[in-house]
Amino acid sequence: MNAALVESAPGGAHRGAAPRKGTTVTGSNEYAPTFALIDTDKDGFITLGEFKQLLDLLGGGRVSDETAASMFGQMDGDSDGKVTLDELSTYLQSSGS
Ligand SMILES: [Ca+2]
Ligand SMILES: [Ca+2]
Repeated sequence: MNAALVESAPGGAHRGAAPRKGTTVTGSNEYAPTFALIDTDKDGFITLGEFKQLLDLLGGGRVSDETAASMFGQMDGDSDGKVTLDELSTYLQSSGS
């Protein structure tokens, strides 16, 4: 009968390894919470419709469709009709709040 060999782990050799900073971590974007608020159907894109909903909430419906589309176009860097987290981040950074 084989005696199960229990490997004796070298206990406590490398304790306290801190999570590295500066690595690329999905979801660490500071604008991610904002993006998630606007992306109401959580498909990873902000559409013009979702953006208008936001404007309605913020502006009480005082923002015209034209203005909304214009603002959306500024955020939509590659003009594919959808704003990604990347595009939103770029827009918010360049607009400086
Ligand atoms: Ca969406
Ligand atoms: Ca886009």
